[in-house]
Amino acid sequence: MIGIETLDEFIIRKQDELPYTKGELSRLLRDIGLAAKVVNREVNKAGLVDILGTTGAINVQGEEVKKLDVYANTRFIAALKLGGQCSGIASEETKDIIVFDDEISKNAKYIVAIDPLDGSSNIDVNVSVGTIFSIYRQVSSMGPPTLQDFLQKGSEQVAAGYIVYGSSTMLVYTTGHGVNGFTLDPSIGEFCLSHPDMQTPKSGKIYSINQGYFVSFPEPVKQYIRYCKQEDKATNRPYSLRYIGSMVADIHRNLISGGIFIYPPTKEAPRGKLRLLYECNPISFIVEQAGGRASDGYKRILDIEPKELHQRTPIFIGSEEMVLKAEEFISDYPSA
Ligand code: P6P
Repeated sequence: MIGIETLDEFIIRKQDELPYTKGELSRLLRDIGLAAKVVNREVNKAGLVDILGTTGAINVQGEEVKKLDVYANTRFIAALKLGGQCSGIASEETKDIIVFDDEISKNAKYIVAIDPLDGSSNIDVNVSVGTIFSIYRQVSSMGPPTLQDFLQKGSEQVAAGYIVYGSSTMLVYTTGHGVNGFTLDPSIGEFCLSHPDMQTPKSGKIYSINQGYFVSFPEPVKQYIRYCKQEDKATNRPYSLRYIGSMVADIHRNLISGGIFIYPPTKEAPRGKLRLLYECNPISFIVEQAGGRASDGYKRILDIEPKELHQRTPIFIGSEEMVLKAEEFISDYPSA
């Protein structure tokens, strides 16, 4: 394949940028890439085999667990355990941390927070879904990781990425040295570099928010939405509303085209819906590395000190100028 660089080749070529690791992080990233290919195979045929629908279980979020959620969770946990580079996992699907305390993991240096299949309510209607992962060094002394290892600020991440299972399947990740996107070529079963050094536009014409909850948004958020809908050619308004209820797909579109994604506080969910550890932190790391901005309206997402594993945070994320504008509406609003 002239001119094609696979994910594995890219990871190895870029390894020298990571002075603190002697290949362990590279192997961990490759383990994730392999699991993504296995999950992709099931996602792509979900309509054909008996993994549509629900398991009847309810996860720690109180949400109905889709069969593909369970499958994806199982596959990523197995791949990370077998790879030997990961000492523990925090998963959206499991209440407590999963600790690997066995021979193969005894020298593992990293922990992973993961949303194995985000947007799974879209599976049965064939809308893109995604996997989101976040990687930290284990900071507690050698031996099994503790809860504290998972409550590090997002700015401590050593790598983060997502897989979007869409019209094509892409893996997008960063190690803090820019963002690169790889498209799965099913004919060779490899993720191939297709979007080198991704940079998100400084502004855009898309705003993404579930306007169905408009009545329960804080007033500054309502004012910003009205701003998005006003006509003003000089600032490319009105913007277009694009929201499909699958964070990875909405973020991926806005990362490439420019735009802002907002999941604000609501009366029912004062801390918003999205989780800090395995949705907002990894996605914010990627968007910042691509030149964008991510905050909770007041504070940089990556500076938030996590207090619990599944904690939620409001999020305003995307093109820098658009997020700054939304923050202006919030800071200009007399605090209640
Ligand atoms: P709502 C999917 O359930 C998810 O976690 C994200 O992928 C998505 O952005 C959000 O929730 C959608 O939530 O409340 O708009 O349906």
